[in-house]
Amino acid sequence: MREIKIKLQAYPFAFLATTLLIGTGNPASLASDPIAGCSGPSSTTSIGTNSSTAKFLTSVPAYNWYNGCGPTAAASVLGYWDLLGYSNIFDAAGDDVYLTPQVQDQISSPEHNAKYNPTPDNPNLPTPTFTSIADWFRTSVDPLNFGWSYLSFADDAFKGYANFRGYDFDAQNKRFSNQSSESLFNWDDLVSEIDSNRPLMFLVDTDGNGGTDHFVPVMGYDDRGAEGRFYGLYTTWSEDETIVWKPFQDLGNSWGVGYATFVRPLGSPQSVPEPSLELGLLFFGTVGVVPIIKRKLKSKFRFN
Ligand SMILES: [Ca+2]
Ligand SMILES: [Ca+2]
Ligand SMILES: [Ca+2]
Repeated sequence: MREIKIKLQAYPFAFLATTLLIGTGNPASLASDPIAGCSGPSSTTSIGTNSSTAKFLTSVPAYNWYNGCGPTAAASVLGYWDLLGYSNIFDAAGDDVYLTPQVQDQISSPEHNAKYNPTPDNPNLPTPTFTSIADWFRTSVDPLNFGWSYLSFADDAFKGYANFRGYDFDAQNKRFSNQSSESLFNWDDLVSEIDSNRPLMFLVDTDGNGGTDHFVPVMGYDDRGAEGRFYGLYTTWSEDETIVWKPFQDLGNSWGVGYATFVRPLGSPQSVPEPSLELGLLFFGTVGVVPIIKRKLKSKFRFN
C-alpha cells in the first residue's frame, strides 16, 4: 500500500518544474538555484543492458522514491558507504540496508514530512530536529513544493547527515562541462570516481527541456566507442531496480546531466557500534539522541 501511494505522489511533479522555474515567489538568492523533485517515470527508455565495456559498482542500494528524489538518491550513495564499514550511517544492517522501509525515517523523518510536505509548510508544527537526510537537504521546505530540493543544499545533505551519524564526509557540487576545472566536472571525473569505487549523485534533465528535474544515484560508466558514452544510474522509481544506462550529455537532452555531487568519506572506515555512539552523544549532550532512540522503538513496532 505504501509503495503505491508514494509512486502516485511522484507522478504530478513533471509540470511543477516549469511552474517553479518561472515563478516569482522564490527568494532572489535561490531563484537561479537548480532544483529537482522527481519527474514521473515518463521517459525511461533503457539504452541497452550492461555491455562488456561497462564498469559499475554493484553494492549500491536502490531505494523506492520516498518524499523526494534528492534525499532518496543521497540515501543510495550513503547506503553504499554503510555497507562498506560506515555502518552507523543507517540503523539497518546487512540485507536490510537494501530495503526502503528499513531506512525511510532516516531518508525523511516523520516530523520533517508532517511539517514540510504541505504547501505552504505547516505553521502549527515546530521546526523538526535535524535527524534525516531531508532535513539537511531542506526538501519540500517553502518555497519549494512537495518533494523538491535545491542543488545548493545537496552537499550539505551528505556532510550534515554523515556528521550527525558520527562520520566526516566531504561533498562537492559541480557543474557538468566538457572542460576541466575545479568547479566543473567531465567524463574523466566520472570515470575517476567510479574507478575509485565512489558512487555519485547527479542532477539531471529527464524530459530534455533544458531544466533540471531529478536527482539520481550514479554508480557506473560505459564508453561504447562510436555508440557513445553512458552513465549508469538508478531512477529511484522502484524498490528493486537494476542499473539503467543513459547517454552522458548536457542539459536539453533526455536524461541530460546538469550537475554532480561528489561524495567521499574522509579517513578510513570506522565501524562505530551504534550503542557506543549513542553513549558518546549522550555525554556530549547532542540534541539528536532522543529522536534516535524514539525511532528505534518505532521501527520495532512498524517492521517486526
Ligand atoms: Ca548500518
Ligand atoms: Ca512544503
Ligand atoms: Ca527538465
